[in-house]
Amino acid sequence: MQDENAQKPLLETPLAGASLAGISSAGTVPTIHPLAEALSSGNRRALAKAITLVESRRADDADKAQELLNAILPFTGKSRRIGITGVPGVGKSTFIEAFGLMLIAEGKKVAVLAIDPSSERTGGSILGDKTRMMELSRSNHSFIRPSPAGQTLGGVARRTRETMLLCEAAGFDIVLVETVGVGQSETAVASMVDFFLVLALAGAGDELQGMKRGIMELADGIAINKAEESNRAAADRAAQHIRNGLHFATPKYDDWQVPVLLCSAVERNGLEEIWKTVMQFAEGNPARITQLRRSQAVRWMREAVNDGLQRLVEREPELRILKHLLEQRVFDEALAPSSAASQFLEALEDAWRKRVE
Ligand SMILES: Nc1nc2c(ncn2[C@@H]2O[C@H](COP(=O)(O)OP(=O)(O)O)[C@@H](O)[C@H]2O)c(=O)[nH]1
Ligand SMILES: [Mg+2]
Repeated sequence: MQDENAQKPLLETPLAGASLAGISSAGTVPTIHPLAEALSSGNRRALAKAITLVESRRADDADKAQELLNAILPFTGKSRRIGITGVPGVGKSTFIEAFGLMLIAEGKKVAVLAIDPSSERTGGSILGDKTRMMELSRSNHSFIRPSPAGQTLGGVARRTRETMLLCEAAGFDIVLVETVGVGQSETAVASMVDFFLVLALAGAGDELQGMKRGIMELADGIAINKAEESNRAAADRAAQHIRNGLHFATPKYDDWQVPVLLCSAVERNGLEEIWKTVMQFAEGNPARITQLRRSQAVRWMREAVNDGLQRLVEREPELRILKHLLEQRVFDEALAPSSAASQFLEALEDAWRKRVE
């Protein structure tokens, strides 16, 4: 199919100078074309539109989304991706506002993606975040996208990864992903960023409140927030406490010792130090990021395959019913989970054989 858009000159954009062949060869839906182009010119409305497309649950949107992602893929990967987690109230949104503004003052473009597992239920926290990031959201060099959690964690994570790529194609140098320290969302976010920052609080001996063991092992850096002068001594103690605790955690990298820093998001103190740490992490060993991103890509693919397999099963009425019946029998304690699983897998294999033959 000839697409006349393919001949149109590009704007001065990150896409400029690159061939559009990749885009047009994927092009069965011509509307993707202008969207990819607008996106690459850093148009924030186009970015918002692209994200909506990627987040859509409609089957026909899924194809368009895939096409768009294929088109922009060569223009992704250049940002510094930072995940930020911590218990609700630790100050993530306030921190992101301050940190984002600091980066913008250094000439960067900053995108913020907030994953909030509770937002779909309460609807409240996202508004809270918006007001907390008021100054940042007014900047021309920022883009803030709160993502309500989908029904599955995998779904949330998948869309966030894709959204991150869209932001990169739109020219954002830094992508900050905020996640509430609840459930498995940290693991999901940690598996899509370069640097995973855990915010913590100094408290009366309960420094480890939000620091579930698993989180310590995901962290590339830890910062005790709300460490204002009046709270300094407690914050120092908390930092020491966490450093001690880290000795017992399995290190993520042999050549990276997880730093425990202090900051105050409200007073905007300690932020440069944190940024320096992120830079050190990324630049001290560039191969680390390359390796990390490659294994993240493989993990992403595996998750997509697993999701796809589940959807395939759901689409086969017989298998779907069998799965449901077996689940019911397991629930009724009439069948052991492992034998239900084997029965189901056998049925799956039979169905597969019949197809192939
Ligand atoms: N004293 C102090 N309060 C802070 C600091 N950072 C955030 N807060 C306050 O802590 C509360 C929760 O902050 P928020 O950013 O919404 O936390 P989140 O739930 O982790 O996103 C708000 O009332 C903030 O004003 C800080 O550095 N120092
Ligand atoms: Mg928040």
